Amino acid sequence: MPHLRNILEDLELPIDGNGDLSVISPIDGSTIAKVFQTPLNEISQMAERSQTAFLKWRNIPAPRRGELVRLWGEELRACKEQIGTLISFEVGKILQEGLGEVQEAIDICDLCVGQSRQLFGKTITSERPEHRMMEQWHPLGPVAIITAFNFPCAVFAWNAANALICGDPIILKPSEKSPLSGIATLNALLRAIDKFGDEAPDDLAQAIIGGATHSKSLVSNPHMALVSATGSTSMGRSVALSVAQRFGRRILELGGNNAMIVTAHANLDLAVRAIVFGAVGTCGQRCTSLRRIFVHSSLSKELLNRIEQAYASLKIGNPLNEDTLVGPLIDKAAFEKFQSTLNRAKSEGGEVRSGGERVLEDIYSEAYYVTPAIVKMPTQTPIMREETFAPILYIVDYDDFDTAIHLHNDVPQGLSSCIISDNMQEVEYFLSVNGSDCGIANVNMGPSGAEIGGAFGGEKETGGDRETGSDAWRNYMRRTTNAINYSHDMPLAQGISFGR
Ligand code: UN1
Repeated sequence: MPHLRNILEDLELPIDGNGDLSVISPIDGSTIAKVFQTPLNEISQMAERSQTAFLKWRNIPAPRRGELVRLWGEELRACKEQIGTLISFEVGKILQEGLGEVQEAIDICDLCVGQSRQLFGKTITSERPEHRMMEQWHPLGPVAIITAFNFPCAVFAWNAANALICGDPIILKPSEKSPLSGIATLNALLRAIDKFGDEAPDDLAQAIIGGATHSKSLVSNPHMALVSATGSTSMGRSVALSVAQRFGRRILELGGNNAMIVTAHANLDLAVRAIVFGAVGTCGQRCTSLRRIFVHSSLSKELLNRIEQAYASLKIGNPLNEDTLVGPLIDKAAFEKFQSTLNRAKSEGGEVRSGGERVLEDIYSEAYYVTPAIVKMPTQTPIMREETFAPILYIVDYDDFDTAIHLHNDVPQGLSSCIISDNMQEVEYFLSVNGSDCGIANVNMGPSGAEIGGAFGGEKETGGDRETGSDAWRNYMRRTTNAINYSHDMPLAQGISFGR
C-alpha cells in the first residue's frame, strides 16, 4: 500500500497544516490534510495580478507558450504515479482510473503543444476589388477554472493547457472535496514555469482554495474573461447568470444523464463490457457515467441476466487494492442521495434487481461503499430524468426504435450517449440529426472514457459548451475580423455609393 505521507511530501503538499478546510479520504473517512482557505478579500487582488500577467503573457509567441505546456507534460509524466495515487486517496477512484486521469492531463499537454503552432484564422475573399479579409485569434484574458471533485487533475489540465497556449493566465478553484490533487497538478505546472524561465510572468497560474463563496467572488470578477466551470446544473446556472451579467465568457460542463440503446441487432458481449465500465467505473461518479439503458424487448431478459452476473463478480473495496473495481462514494451525502433515489425509483414502479446496499461498514464505519444497483423500470419515470451521482443503472424495455430514441432524448441533460448495434441503419439514424441530441454520441461502446482529441461537452442543461480538443481552443481566444484595402480607392461594401 503506498504511503500517503510520502506522496504528499513528493508533491509538495501540506502535511502538518492546521488549516480550516479538512480534506477527507472517502476510502476510510480519515483526514488527509487540513488546508487553509484563501481569504476572500484576496480574490480581487489575485484577479488583478492575473490581468497584469496577461499583458505580458499574451506577447510571448504562441509556440513558446506551447513550450511551457510541453514542460508541464514532462513534469506530470514524472509524478504520474504519485498524483494518480493521490487521486485514489482523495476521490476514491481505483488506481487504474487515477492513473488514467493523469494520463489524460499529459495527453492534453501533448495536444496543446501542437495546437500552439496552429491557432489558425481564415483568409476570406472580399467582395471589394483589391481588398483582402482575414481573421486573427488573439489571447482573451485571465481564465477562471472551477473543477468538480471527481476529475480534479484532468479537467483542470484540459482548461489550463488550452488557456496557456492561447495566451491566458489561469486561476484554479478546485473542489473543496478534492483540492490536493488539483494543487498537485498545479504544483507540477509551477515547476514547469520555473524551468521555463523569465519569459513567464509572475502569477501566470494561481489557485484559490475554498467553497461556493470563493467561486462566486471569482466568477463575478470582471478581470476573468472566461469562466470554465464543471459541476452540477444548479452551480452552472448561478455561474451562467453571474457571468452573463457582466458579458463575460463561459464554458459550462454540467450534469449528464447518459444512456445506451441496446437494439435487437446488438452484440451483447460488447454491450455487457461497455455497460459495466460505464455504469460502475468511478463508482458511477463521472459526468459521463452510464445511467439509463433502453433495450429491445427481444434481448431484455438475456441482457439483464448477463449484467447481473457481471455485477455479482465486481470487487468492491479499497480503491488502492489491485483487484478492486468499485471504490467508495465520495461522502455520506452521496450515499444518502443514492438511497433516497432508489426509494423514489421503487415508489415509481422500479424493481431493484440487485445492489443498492451499503457494504464494508464493519471495516470502514466512516466511509460509504455500496453495491452498484440495477433497477428495472416499467418506463422512463420522473426519477430517471434526474442525474444522481452514484452507481444506479435503470433499464427499460422498448419495442420500436423510435420510442427508444424518444425516451433517450426525453431528459433535461444532453452530455453523452451510445448505441450498441451491428445494424447500419440504426447506427446512422442514432448519429443523425433525428437521433441522439447529446454532445457525445458513441457506437458500440459506452458513454464514458472520452478521449481528449474530441471536443467534450453537451447540450441542454449540460451547458452547451465544449472543452479539450478539436477546435475548443477558440473559446480561450478572441477573434478579430480584419479587412485590408490595398487599392487607391475607397469602394464600399454592398455597392453603396456615399457622397461620390
Ligand atoms: C467528468 O466526468 O467530469 O469521459 C469528465 C470521461 C472522462 C472525462 C469525464 N474522460 O469519462
